[in-house]
Amino acid sequence: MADIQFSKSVSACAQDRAFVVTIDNPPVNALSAHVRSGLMAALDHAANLPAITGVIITGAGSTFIGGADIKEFGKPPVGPTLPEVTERIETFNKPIVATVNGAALGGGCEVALACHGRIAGEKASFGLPEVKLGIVPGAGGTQRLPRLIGLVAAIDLIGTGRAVKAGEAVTLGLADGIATHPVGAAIALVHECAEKPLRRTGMIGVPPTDPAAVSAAEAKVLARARGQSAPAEAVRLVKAAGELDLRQGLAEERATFLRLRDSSESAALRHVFFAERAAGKVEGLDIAALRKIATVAVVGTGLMGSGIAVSALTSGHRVIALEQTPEAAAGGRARIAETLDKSVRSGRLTADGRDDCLARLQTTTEAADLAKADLVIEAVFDDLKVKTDLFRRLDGIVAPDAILATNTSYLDPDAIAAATADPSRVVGLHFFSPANVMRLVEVVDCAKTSPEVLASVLAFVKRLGKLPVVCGVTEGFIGNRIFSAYRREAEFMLEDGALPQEIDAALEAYGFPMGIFDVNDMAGLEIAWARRKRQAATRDADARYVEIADRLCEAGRLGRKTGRGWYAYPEGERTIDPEVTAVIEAARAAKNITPRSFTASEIMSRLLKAMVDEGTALLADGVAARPGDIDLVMINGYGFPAHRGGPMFAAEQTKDQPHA
Ligand code: T1G
Repeated sequence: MADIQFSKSVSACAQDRAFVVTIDNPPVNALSAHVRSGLMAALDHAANLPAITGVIITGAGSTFIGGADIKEFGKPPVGPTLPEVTERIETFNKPIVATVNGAALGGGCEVALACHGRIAGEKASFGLPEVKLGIVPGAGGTQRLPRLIGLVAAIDLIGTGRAVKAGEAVTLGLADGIATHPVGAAIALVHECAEKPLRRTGMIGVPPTDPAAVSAAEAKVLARARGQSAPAEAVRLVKAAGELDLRQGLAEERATFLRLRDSSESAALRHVFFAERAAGKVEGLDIAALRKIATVAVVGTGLMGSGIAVSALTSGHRVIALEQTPEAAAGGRARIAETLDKSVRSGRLTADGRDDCLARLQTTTEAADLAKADLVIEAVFDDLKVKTDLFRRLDGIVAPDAILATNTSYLDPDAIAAATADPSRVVGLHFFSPANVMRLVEVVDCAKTSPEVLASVLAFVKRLGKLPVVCGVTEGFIGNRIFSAYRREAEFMLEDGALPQEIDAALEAYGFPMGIFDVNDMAGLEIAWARRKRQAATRDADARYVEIADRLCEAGRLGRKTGRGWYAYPEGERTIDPEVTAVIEAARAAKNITPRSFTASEIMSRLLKAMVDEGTALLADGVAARPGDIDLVMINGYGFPAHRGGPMFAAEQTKDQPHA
């Protein structure tokens, strides 16, 4: 029987008395309206084919189904709905087996759950990541998954949104088997199922579970939620599966899904989702030829350098780590090895994987060894002379097409590039500490960086599994420039009457993991102090300048490392220190400022405004290409809560609302 097309994205053909239905909706087989209607039409057709024992559902390409079509959110609904499709599948009068050839996420996993059997291909993965979009599964996931894998595992998967690979899916009972040729195995399973009563997931009882284990799983999810509402709602619905019958549970789930779908939290997280997909895309760069980057050299193996080396190693690159002395080289190697060991201990890396990484690591004190490098990333002391001398030296060593990248966070990369014979091969790669953990990399497109070099390092950063955000040259790039602006505003509010603990509390209540003064204490106050002292001679005398931080530094209060900063840390615990309050009151008195009180929402509005004003200036200067890029930098580099969407998005949402 030839292929029958049931919609522009759904076709089917008969194979060994099974009806093989294929979804082909590039790029990720999302469940767009024409996919849903095509599936319903294919099932209606199969129902009337007496020669057909059962149905296989699979996806074209490397994805099974990437979920509901997120681009349809907020648009007028078009039938059939996904719950109608999953209902049709579950109640179908012949066995339906999902052949999960790749990612089965969100609605895609829910389609698989509604099937009477699931065969996983070797590249299959299963997940319900809806909470990452500020919603909950809306087509049966919270009710059917616990029936298959139990409450505790379902709370973990749905509460965190994490995906599981084929092996774990079988162990959990989510998949019935793994096959190199999943369609063949699925057809065999269809025939097997036809011989016995169909296993309708919704009819399976939720396995009884120790309430303590359920509470523990719930507590783990809520601890990570940081004020987001979707994870708690997801856990509530999964637990309800153990108390309600399927129909009641599905109705409760759907109502919750529809409410959260229209929430500002979900709008924010969908903004972040699409901003991440747009990040690293530069107009006209897709035609640039990519240079091969297989061997990466890292100069300096301190905290940043060793983190960068680990990222390059764990993503399959060869690494040459250059240090000034044999002792420093040995220290660097030990630091890298210890970081890899930590990953083995946490299960993120196998022992073989670690050994393979160390086998691809060469540490040296011979700069000449860098002649083999395709890309050199320097992570040496943040001093202009040190960096320009280094790049001038490398110029004579590395291959003509090798790329030179600087990890500076504040210096001018154009000045560093100007020290080389070919500035077109110089680019900024600003990693965040710890570089083996933090996803964000600011990719600094310098004045003379060539399109090939920019395109090549963007591809490299994605291979590291990191999130590249392209920015132009300005002091502090996107992140530090906005961070400086909102720290300045925070310090203005200190002079005006607020206290560090009040400002930090407002930021934490808003969803930041830590307040700005807490972050300063952790990072250390001396770096910013040194920069303020460097800038003192050129600072605009008319501009408002707050001296409180200088007073603290002069008093030796440099943060956690000195046991005192904006807070005191007796026994390591952050405590409010009246000495700091005294310094602040003295600063106000020196300027005859009568302090006043601030509400948390006023504090947040002023800090958000400072971030947005700086962001707007960055867009106007062409340093940032999109507001979404600014949001990604602040979310992934500076703890801005993702469920608020980032400062530019948040401001867009509240621009017409009067300040409380
Ligand atoms: N809907 C619409 N577009 C999508 C999409 C989706 N679900 N997933 C991806 N895209 C677009 C994306 O914007 C990009 O577009 C292109 O596809 C390639 O994506 C009822 C309601 C599947 C693992 O959360 O995690 O189901 O930029 O670069 O790296 O319960 O995409 O090219 O124009 O990410 O190969 C739940 C989201 C939805 C999964 C593939 N599903 N997607 O990764 O490609 S809510 C998700 C992903 C739901 C139900 C509820 C990944 C991927 P463009 P990409 P990739």
